[in-house]
Amino acid sequence: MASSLSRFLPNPKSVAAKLGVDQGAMHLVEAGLPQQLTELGWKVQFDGHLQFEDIWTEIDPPIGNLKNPRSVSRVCEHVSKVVGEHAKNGQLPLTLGGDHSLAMGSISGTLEEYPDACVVWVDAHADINTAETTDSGNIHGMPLSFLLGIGAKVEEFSWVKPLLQPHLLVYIGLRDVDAGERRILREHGIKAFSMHDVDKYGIGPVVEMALDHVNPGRKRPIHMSFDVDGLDPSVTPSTGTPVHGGLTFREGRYICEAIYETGCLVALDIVEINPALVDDQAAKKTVEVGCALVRSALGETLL
Ligand code: 4U7
Ligand code: MN
Ligand code: MN
Ligand code: MN
Repeated sequence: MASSLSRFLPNPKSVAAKLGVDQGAMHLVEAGLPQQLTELGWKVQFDGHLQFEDIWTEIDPPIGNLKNPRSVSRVCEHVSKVVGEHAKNGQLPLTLGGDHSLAMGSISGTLEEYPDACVVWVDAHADINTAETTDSGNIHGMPLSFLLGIGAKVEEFSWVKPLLQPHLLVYIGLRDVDAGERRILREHGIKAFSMHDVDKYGIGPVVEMALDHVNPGRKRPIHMSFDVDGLDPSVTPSTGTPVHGGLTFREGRYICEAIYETGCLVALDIVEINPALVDDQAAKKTVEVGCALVRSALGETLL
């Protein structure tokens, strides 16, 4: 611990933990994440568990087939303001979810402060459905289309500025991409490293190629949005949309370590931990993995 501390103390940054949407976030905090980050030398400002009771509305009929559109939109707009504020203060916002729709807010907040930021999206899914292509109507399968300004405009989400450019987005871990999403990735030339690529090249070269694409000079700020279902369900069972054949624990941590090593990380999301879905032991395991991912992204080393 001493070596980590001395590495950070000359220039102590601070982490603002921002919580939302469901119980996953609270479990990460209760598992000791803020303390773990303090031990890594970070000054942690914990915003508390925002339940959004005053924002979430019971009467929220679908718009098209989008589920809970008003509630999700208001929560995400709030997240965007809080993340933007922390970024402006020179803090590194850590957003714990909750479902992945919150990245619409967190990335909007990041781009307000760092308009040239790139996004590294670790996930089994592409989360780039539009109001026209989504079959499920689940907004957590759509945040990137809003951020990129792709697809029909949905008035309810008009606060989301389409500030993300397709060449500044890269995926790692994909293995469950809908037909409409494949079309969008192709049409917009969005770079994606699937599990096939991870198997073929190994995680080291994949992360290198991903960074070469979005951040060739390693100068651009990086927002990493990490959906724990990017990892294999044997590693993170407690998630809503598990898909077999995912990243190993080490591959997941390696991604985080490599992003940390760039020195460019300005914001991080860890999402889709849902402890209610499985038995307590599997939930605990998923939460522990989530904490480990955050620690790796924020500077924990193995030696
Ligand atoms: B997650 C899906 F159809 N693509 O749109 C959809 F397969 O944040 C899944 O990555 C979305 O967990 C998964 O509903 C969203 C589906
Ligand atoms: Mn996702
Ligand atoms: Mn996913
Ligand atoms: Mn999911």
